[in-house]
Amino acid sequence: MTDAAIDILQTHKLLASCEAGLAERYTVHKLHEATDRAAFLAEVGPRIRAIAGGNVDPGLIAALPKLEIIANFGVGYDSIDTAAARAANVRVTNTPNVLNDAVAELTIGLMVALARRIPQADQFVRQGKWPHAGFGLFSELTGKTVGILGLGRIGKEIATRAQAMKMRVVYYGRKRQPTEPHVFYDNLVDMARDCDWLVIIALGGKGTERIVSREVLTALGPKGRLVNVARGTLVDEDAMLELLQSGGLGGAALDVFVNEPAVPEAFFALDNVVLSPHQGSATTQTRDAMGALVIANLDAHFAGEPLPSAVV
Ligand code: 8YV
Repeated sequence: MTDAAIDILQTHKLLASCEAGLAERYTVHKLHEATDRAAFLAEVGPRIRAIAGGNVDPGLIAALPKLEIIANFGVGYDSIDTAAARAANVRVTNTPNVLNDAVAELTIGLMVALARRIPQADQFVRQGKWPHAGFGLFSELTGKTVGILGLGRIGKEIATRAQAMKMRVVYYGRKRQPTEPHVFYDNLVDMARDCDWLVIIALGGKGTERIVSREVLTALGPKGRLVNVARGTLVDEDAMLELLQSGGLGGAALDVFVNEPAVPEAFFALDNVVLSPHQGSATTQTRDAMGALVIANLDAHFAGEPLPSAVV
């Protein structure tokens, strides 16, 4: 049972359908619209029992003495300090599974776009160059090896689609998954050296910061291509840029960046990159399902039922 008397804090803009669903059930206070954040929290903070959204640091948790649950919009919850939540006895939920297909589809799309230069091909035709010259010959995915960094729920969907593209799949992760048919590497540099493509789809946060280091990128090498659909923090972005500029890394298709939405302008001059505005889950169907899961977690919590997708 939900109750409009329950005060919740929204920390950033959410999908319209999600905001409407929250407003129907709860009294929603929008932190991101407050002009004076401190004054706003001083006023509503003591009444808040739930947060919808991310960007939750220990200071925010401390300002909400009655906080019981944080329902994140997204599978990745690296913008939430889970240690502080746990210490304050606050539950945390995310939105897994419902976005697997959308993210996997975008990943394959970015790979084909990079290999076949689809963005440049579009420009070539629009700019009227086709009648005067051939566009060129490029590479294909067929027969290549793709290493997946993080063979989780989304990683497995990417693996299935990569196999449909006639690629060989290998993976790196915290541990070998005995029921998976793909070759497992316990060393990321070794995997990068053996791969044509490296796809990053692991959790962000402190534990994975810059694990795709200069050494990993160098091992991937001049013919290797990197795809990041996870978090910018997993890659040494400066080293990646430098290697892309010098030819030490063959190419990159990037949906995420360290300081998004700011993207280092040096990327704009590179022909061997495809850039995308963090849109892995950005389909109407998937975002609606993510919003519904945020609400389902809050509703379950306040009804005293098991949470559909708890991480803390
Ligand atoms: C974002 C994502 O959450 O689920 C994730 O971890 O990165 C995305 O789905 C989404 O962009 C929310 O704005």
